[in-house]
Amino acid sequence: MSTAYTMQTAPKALFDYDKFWASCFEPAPFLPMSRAEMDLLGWDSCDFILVCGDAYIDHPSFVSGIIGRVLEAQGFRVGIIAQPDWTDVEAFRVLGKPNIAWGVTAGNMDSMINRYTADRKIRSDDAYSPDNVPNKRPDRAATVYCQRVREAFPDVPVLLGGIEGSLRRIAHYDYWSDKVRRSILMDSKADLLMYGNGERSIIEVMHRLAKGEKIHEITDVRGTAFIINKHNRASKSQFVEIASNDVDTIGRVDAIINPYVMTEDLEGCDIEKNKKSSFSQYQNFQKEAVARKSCSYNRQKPLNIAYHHVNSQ
Ligand code: B12
Repeated sequence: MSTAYTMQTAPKALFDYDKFWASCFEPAPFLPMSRAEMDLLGWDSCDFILVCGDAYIDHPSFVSGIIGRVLEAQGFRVGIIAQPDWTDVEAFRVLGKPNIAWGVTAGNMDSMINRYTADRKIRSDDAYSPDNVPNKRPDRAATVYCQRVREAFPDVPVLLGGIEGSLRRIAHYDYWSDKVRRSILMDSKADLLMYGNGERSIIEVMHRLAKGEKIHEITDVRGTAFIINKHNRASKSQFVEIASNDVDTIGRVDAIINPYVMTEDLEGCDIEKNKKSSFSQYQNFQKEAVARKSCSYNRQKPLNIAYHHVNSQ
């Protein structure tokens, strides 16, 4: 596995872009979710359609509200497909074909965390669905939605964002399958993965696509990841390739200590003393803690003990 870095263009101020021509339309009271709502706005089509695993709530705490409205402010006509029936491709055609791009996100949370507890039990509620109703999105929603939008209109660029895509952009440990999974770009087949906060990158990419640049030519936007393929192979010369084990060195992993220890005097803590015989790694920790008497552990923040212990190597 290797990571590649390239010189990236400095971010432009958000309102220095020339607005897209559709800014002649008034801001929509709500972003449309049906053809009938598009008709009311006088739109024949959408420039960008966002498919989202969460309900559409027109507020900046929710991705449709923030990414949708940010793009509207740049002049684009944005439609929303929220919590579609992922078993039916027609659910992804309800607003017609987007003129410029699809946006896809599982929602504010990873869809697996949204659906399952840490014990792998099904959650009884979903904080991002109307009336907290569960089961409104598929497992691995980002991948499923990307595949469906591709099926609905194959030639439209697919831009994947949100926490599920962001945290799975490179090979990663997947708790649910207990495996190291490859980048979500491979399974979702998204054209561009936009990680972290997406406001700046989506504005830049949308304006460039609107001006006729091809999605595979956009290889220099900060906060994006993509697969090198036959279309963009030339851009590879701009990259410096670094072996992933040079980027970060794995340190020693210590046994988890009791986070409730509220004393720097570990010998004086009954809970820890009782555990002492059963955890040999604990004993190592204890010895080291004593050896580092000069470190002043914070009584009020016990978790810092563990943090400090790992990071002071
Ligand atoms: C508010 C909140 C809650 C509230 C939600 C209330 C509500 N209905 O709004 C409450 C308290 C209920 C809650 C509950 C839970 N939460 Co919570 N919550 C949050 C919090 C603090 C903010 C979420 C938010 O509003 N984000 C705002 C949106 C707009 O941000 P965003 O999704 O990241 O979107 C940005 C980018 O991702 C990107 N982007 C997103 N989509 C797209 C799409 C495209 C195309 C592009 C280009 C960009 C893009 O751009 C966006 C804008 O910058 C986050 C932490 C955080 N700071 O994000 C945790 C967080 C989402 N919660 C988390 C968790 C674990 C939970 C619980 C499971 C906790 C629990 N054990 O019970 C429960 C859920 C239970 C359930 N049944 O659903 C985790 C999810 C981890 C993960 N990997 O998914 C988070 C990330 C906290 C954390 N760091 O661990 N939560």
